Amino acid sequence: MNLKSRVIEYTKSIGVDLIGFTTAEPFEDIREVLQLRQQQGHFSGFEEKNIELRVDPKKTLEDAESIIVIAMSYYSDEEVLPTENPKFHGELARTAWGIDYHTILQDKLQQIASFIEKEKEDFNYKIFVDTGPLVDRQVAYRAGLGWYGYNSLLINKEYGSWIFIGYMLNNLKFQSDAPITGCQCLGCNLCIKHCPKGAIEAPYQFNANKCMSNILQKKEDVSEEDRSILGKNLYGCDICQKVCPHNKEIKVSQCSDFKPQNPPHKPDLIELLHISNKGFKESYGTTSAGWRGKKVLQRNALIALVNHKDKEAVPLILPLLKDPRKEIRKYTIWAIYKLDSEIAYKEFNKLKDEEQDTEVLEMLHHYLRSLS
Ligand code: B12
Ligand code: SF4
Ligand code: SF4
Repeated sequence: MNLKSRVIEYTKSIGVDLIGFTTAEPFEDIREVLQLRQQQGHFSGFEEKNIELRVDPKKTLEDAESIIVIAMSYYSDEEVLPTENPKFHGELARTAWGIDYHTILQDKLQQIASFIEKEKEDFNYKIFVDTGPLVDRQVAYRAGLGWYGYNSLLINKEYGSWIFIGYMLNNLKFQSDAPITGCQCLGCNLCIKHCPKGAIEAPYQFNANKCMSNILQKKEDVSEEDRSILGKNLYGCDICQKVCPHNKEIKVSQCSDFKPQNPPHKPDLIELLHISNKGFKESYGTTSAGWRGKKVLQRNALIALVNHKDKEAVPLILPLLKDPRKEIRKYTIWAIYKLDSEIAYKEFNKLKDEEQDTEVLEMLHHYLRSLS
């Protein structure tokens, strides 16, 4: 058995669903797509900005000869999830369920590297999951792990698009796998039709400025129009995957770490809004949503609470009017204004004599004028 076959066998034995190999040749075919996306201003801001780094693996690992690419399914059966949810609940996208995928895939790739190192002393490699320079999906596509959907997701025949991708640049030559040729996307347009803000402007034409997943991660203010579109989502969006026919009758993940733990997949908004720093670190800190921090998730929780359209939530958030963080005070004021005008009028009148921040004061006066 040659080294490639032994690596494949080992990789499967440690619970990795998919593995593929490609060369470290530049990804010239993606240059134009990246340039166009940049010119159109359709990037999210989370991508590597240097296009040369995105195209040429050797700019990251000088002696790179090949790339070992892995993918892991994170799809778990809805039926295993609790059906009783808290009265005021939010929603986490599947990518944020369970343990952070960056940790899991990095760990698997490290195990593969250690396996190879036992045989090849001068093995040189670099591991990346999500935050690396290359375009992960293009690397996985070239290594034969799947094809593109109109929604830009990389789709695999057995696992659908619910797969995370990781790769290892390295200095060994392996025989490459072939990309899957011929468009497999059914072209049903369901992902385009159901995207709430029209982020998929046309097949493969993705505008990150309109994607809910991006808006929920941004630290900047969320526009009033977007707040109603965000629904009960706290982090990430699954719509363009849920509607895709390729995600029906697929295999479930063999990795129990991707099942929701603490927090559950529909977290209690009131609990999240009053969580301590320690509590946040212990629960959300271990998920892929944790890196965005408590303040952004709590802002999203206030938006989700308003989208419950139930004024019984108001007494539960009144203490947040005194929160030391200005952003949280702002969103709490807005939430109370939207949910219960009577309480808003009473509380804002009391608050206007105590509030020190001019922006927040202006907001209070604006709402008071419209309430009187
Ligand atoms: C920035 C980023 C985001 C941004 C922007 C997303 C985007 N589409 O660019 C935001 C925050 C919005 C985001 C959201 C999500 N993300 Co994200 N994200 C990334 C990141 C860091 C870079 C993406 C990038 O480079 N985009 C640049 C543009 C050029 O690429 P693109 O939109 O993907 O376009 C591709 C296709 O359209 C195709 N293409 C373009 N033109 C054409 C034409 C034809 C004919 C064909 C066939 C193909 C084709 O090629 C392009 C390159 O791959 C990658 C990790 C990485 N380092 O690569 C993860 C990554 C893409 N994200 C991932 C995930 C899981 C998500 C979410 C599902 C999370 C969620 N539940 O909310 C959503 C999905 C949104 C979507 N429909 O794409 C996974 C995707 C796994 C998969 N199976 O595809 C990745 C690979 C992370 C990982 N390592 O697992 N993400
Ligand atoms: S929903 Fe339809 S058009 Fe969109 S990716 Fe899936 S098969 Fe393709
Ligand atoms: S993740 Fe949600 S908002 Fe973003 S493209 Fe898909 S459906 Fe649209």
